[in-house]
Amino acid sequence: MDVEKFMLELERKHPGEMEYLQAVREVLESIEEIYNENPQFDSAKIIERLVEPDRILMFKVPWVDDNGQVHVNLGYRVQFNNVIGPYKGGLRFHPSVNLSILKFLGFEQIFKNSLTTLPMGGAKGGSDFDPKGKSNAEIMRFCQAFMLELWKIIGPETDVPAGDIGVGGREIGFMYGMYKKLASENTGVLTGKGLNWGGSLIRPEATGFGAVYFAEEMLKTRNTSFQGKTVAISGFGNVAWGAATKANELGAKVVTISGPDGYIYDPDGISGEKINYLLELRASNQDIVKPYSYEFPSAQFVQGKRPWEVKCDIALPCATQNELDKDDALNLVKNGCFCVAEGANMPSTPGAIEVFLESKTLFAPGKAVNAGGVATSGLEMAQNAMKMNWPMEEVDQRLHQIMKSIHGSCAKYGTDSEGYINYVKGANIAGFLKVANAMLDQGVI
Ligand code: NDP
Ligand code: 2IT
Repeated sequence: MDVEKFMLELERKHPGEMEYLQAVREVLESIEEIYNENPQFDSAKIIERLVEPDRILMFKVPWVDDNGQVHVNLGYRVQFNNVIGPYKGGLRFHPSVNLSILKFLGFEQIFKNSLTTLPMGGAKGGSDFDPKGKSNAEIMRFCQAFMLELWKIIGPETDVPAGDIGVGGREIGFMYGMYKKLASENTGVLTGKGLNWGGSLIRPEATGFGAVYFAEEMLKTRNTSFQGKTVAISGFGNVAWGAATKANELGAKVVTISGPDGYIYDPDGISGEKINYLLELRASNQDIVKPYSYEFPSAQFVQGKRPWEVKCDIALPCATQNELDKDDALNLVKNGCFCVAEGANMPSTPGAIEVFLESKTLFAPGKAVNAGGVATSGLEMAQNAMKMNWPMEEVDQRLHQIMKSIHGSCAKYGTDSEGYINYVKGANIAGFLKVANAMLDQGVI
């Protein structure tokens, strides 16, 4: 395989799908060497088969708002690869959603799910629906209308969606209710469910907790820990919340959170009641972080900027794709940040990653760092299949163990001759090998 030649052809087939092409290139560059050392992969055209989704369902979602106005959004499910288990991956509701973004997320999900050690294939879906400012009843009607199409291709043994940006417990509840009615079955068809009807303890916290567990393993390789460290976090959604909570618990000080309007710098640390206040803001459908600075005078609101300009030891980007570019990376390194763990999916641009790798910063990609979310979804599926619930400690322990194991896989395939762990390479190779070998086992299908 020649990556440049391959990418030229893929760009020709899928012009303008920037995020998808970016995600594919990163994986191909990491695996090129091992791919070419194993001619059986090329003979079976593993890469050509992996980069195209098995299928994409695209549908319109008509719904009626509280004033009786009709709206039409686009809905999607990209079923990418199910060689190691049922299709699995989140649903994103955000106005920016398009096919390129969902294909990048679905592609990443294949390798992430492979890394978790659990039997899950890769998928992603969502809609360009904007939940911001919508009433509860509007969210419900939209979720019901969305499920009216989606239910035809999902099922507990075929495709199990979950949350992502704009989709949390409330939306999963509305979608689950509609699925149950349409399919006449009560099964684990979605994860992230409420605790009273099949959900798993720790699933809401899992992505953020898992990210911090992973970063803890990274820090151990330099004989250090979160204790006493200053942490910059972006976003203030589900992942940022879990990461901030666990980082505080391990003795770190979280000094930033961000929204699309700018970031909050709070040198006194964001913990306890301040995190609760953020949860309130989120629950009221607020997308802005500015009010935090009115509530807590120690905090400063920096309009229109990203948090990567503050002095920190550890950075955890937890908002969205391409939110940390080359200049941000240079700033972080210059200010002494030595560990960057991606809670979000693909938050660092290729230019930023280059800076981190060249400066030998501890840097790990989303598909390894944030895999705790989907891993705990896998644990939810296991509990549903057994019709049992595990106690909190058991789920947390399993999550912790899975994150350690993913770190081990990255180190196995990513450590260079000087002992530096290239987690990008390690995660991509480890994730890829399991999927590619399973594809060889199952023949050309
Ligand atoms: P949420 O919807 O809970 O939160 C995302 C928040 O980030 C929103 O408030 C959003 O605001 C904000 N945001 C969006 N773009 C930006 C930006 N450019 N700068 C700052 N803030 C921004 O989503 P999650 O926390 O679930 O997801 C965050 C990231 O983590 C995504 O990349 C997701 O794919 C990834 N992830 C999530 C998992 C999960 O289990 N939930 C699992 C693994 C990964 P707004 O809507 O106004 O743009
Ligand atoms: O990006 C992700 O891994 C998620 N949004 C979670 C997917 C899942 O199925 O739990």
